Amino acid sequence: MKLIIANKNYSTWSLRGWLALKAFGVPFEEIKLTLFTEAFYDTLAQHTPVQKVPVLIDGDVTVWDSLAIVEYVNEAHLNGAGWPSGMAQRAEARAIVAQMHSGYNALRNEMPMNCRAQRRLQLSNEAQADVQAIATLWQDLRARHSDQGDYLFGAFSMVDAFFAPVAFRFVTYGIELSGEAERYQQTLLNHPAMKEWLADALNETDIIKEDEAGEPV
Ligand SMILES: N[C@@H](CCC(=O)N[C@@H](CS)C(=O)NCC(=O)O)C(=O)O
Repeated sequence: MKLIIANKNYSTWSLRGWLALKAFGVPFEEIKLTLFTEAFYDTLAQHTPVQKVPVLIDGDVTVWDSLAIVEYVNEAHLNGAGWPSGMAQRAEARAIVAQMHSGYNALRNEMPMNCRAQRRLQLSNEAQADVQAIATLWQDLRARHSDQGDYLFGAFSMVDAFFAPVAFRFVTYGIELSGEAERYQQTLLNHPAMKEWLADALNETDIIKEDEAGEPV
């Protein structure tokens, strides 16, 4: 199985797809492309109509879009273990992931993932509201599931894979959390797969200007 991703320093959607495999110990070959280059688009054009990463190639099955990838990995390789075990919790988990996939637009636009950087930013009211909404959500989920494990629904799930880039963003832009939300952020950052991703990101040298937001601290 192959997963096509892009720059680990910047590519949030790549990180989500990559963690959906890595954090569950599913073996795969990683193919890393440099964002926005000719080789990036040429390679992707051979596999997907949308020319965006991540793309998963599993034999004769090709899946693009992080949301479709996590569902495929859950079904084909995890026997359902990628989501919480109860139906109501699964529904809630999928709603939260869908919201991350299509919402929090101000946060996503104003705070690009830039793992290696420390930046100061003036956030809009909308972005501040997104930060607050995520902190409240983390706090609430941890309060409800702390007896089942250290992640949002207890055991690591696709929900955690979807919030992983946010944990890096909060570090980059000096967003300070408190209580259970802060503890959860640290849990995510300390996950061995997150440490591996960050170590690889720190070795990268490409600079994507549009993802370099804020002033160096
Ligand atoms: N909805 C897609 C978004 C994928 C996406 O926007 N990927 C970015 C990298 S993080 C990309 O490939 N951008 C290249 C481009 O837009 O030309 C998903 O969830 O996978």
